[in-house]
Amino acid sequence: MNDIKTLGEFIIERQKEFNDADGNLSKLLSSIKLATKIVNREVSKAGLVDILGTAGEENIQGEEQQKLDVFANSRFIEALRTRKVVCGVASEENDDFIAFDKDCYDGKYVVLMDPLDGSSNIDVNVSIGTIFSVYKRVSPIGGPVQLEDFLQPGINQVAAGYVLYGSSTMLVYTTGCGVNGFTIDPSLGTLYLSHPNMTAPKEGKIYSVNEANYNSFTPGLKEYINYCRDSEVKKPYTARYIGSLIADFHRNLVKGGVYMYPQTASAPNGKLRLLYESNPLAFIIEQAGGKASDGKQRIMEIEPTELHQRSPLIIGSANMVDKVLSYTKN
Ligand code: P6P
Repeated sequence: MNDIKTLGEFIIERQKEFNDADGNLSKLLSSIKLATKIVNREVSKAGLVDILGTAGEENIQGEEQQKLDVFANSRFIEALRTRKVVCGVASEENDDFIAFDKDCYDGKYVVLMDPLDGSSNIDVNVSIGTIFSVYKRVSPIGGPVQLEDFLQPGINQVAAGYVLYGSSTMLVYTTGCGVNGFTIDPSLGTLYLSHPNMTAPKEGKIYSVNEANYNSFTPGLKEYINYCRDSEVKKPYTARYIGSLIADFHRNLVKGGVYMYPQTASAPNGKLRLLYESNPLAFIIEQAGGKASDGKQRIMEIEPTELHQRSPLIIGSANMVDKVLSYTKN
């Protein structure tokens, strides 16, 4: 038991790795830890209480907001607000960014998040996830957060992570010094270091894409899918598509694989959101030795222009991403 380490101990221990270890990023990560536990408690009993069903409103995606979406969004926002190290938050569930008030003007960081991705799976008990991305603000400290603080390329991220509410609940994150995974012990509600120094296998046998969109894929991507289906391939591939980004991403990170959400007829720029889905996962996968591209360029080098802009996404094992690009870039 002596090498068991909690997330709290880990954050403090690794604080010296941050270039300005004034403890503020540690406070921010601790607030995410708290919100994770609160949301996990509700997600784990979603089927037992009347928290399912829609809140009756629609988010910017035009999707009905599930009550759990609304609950998760408010808990993460409140947890980030109280520590006063964050000056504002952008969320998939809010059309505009949320500017925290005066007592947070000295906050050095902004957070972008998808508080509960895959929420359409809640009612059928499929794993869902939270995704977050952290930047240092670029506007002057002491004043209100500005839109420019959120519209930064992914290479500027100082931290990124996700929570997977699955058969067990895990928090996986990076601050630019590798990727580490923590699992909740439900009997204590404590997050323990369960997956130190996570690395993505360079190769894998799993490809994840919604093949119902095949007819609207580019010729190059169709060729790649046909290559995966080709029984002549020495190590045959298998298709796995859970329909919950974090579940597919996490499996590919652990076992090796590639996830693709390309442009389709109904989503000409792809479906996933650059700032709070593609960028944080790109930071994590690159820290784990994998790759993330929009089909033309490195995801983290895209210069954002809008808060909720979408990007095609090809992400996972380095050699598998390269293989997809060898077909799609022609
Ligand atoms: P489709 C869920 O809505 C989500 O954002 C991701 O979690 C998931 O990978 C994708 O969309 C599924 O989209 O169009 O294949 O149903």
